[in-house]
Amino acid sequence: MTDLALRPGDAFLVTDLQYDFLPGGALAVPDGDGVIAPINALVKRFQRAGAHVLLTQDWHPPGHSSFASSHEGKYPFEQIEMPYGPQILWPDHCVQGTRGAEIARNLEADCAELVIRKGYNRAIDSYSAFREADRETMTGLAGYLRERGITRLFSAGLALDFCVFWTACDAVEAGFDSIVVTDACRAIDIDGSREKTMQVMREKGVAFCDTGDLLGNG
Ligand code: VGL
Ligand code: ZN
Repeated sequence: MTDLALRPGDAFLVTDLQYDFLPGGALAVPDGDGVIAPINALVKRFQRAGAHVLLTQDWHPPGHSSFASSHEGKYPFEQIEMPYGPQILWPDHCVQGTRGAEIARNLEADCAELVIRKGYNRAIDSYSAFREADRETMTGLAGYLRERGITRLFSAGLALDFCVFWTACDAVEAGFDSIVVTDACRAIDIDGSREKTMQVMREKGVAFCDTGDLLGNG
């Protein structure tokens, strides 16, 4: 069992709490706003422990290659082959500078030290906060964490089976302890993707906990 006492070498990464992933948004994750209360409580808890709070922001240029509208005759949630592999096509979402791309105002995370933007290369999607979907282009997050002495990354937010999943797996691969706060995430869940990605995370050595495990701890 993972030791869940929080310490200064821990970081809490809040993934993509943006209007387009929340109810009414262009790519609304079912019950997405259910994560806001637990995440707000967790942010306070990490801050109290002298740990770090980091955010990600999906941030696509207009006409991004992950948008179905950029591919003639294609519809959202269809899959196509990109030079780097299969890509699910999405409705236009999180377009740079639009309200849908804004981080939700009811996320109480003014203390966040870093916002990693991802998906800004027109031809490459990026679910992971560590590297883009070509699996080569790095975002700099691993270097940031190392330089700041962070060894353990807790993840929460949207969506569990896409951005949280890839980030949590890449964290393990980059040598960090990687823990997903499951109840503070929601999934898009396309064709059983929630269960599939949970299984892969278990196999790769991602650990799991619930918000209550962390709040009840100091
Ligand atoms: C995401 C689909 C497309 C996510 C981002 O944040 O999980 N999902 N872009
Ligand atoms: Zn996106």
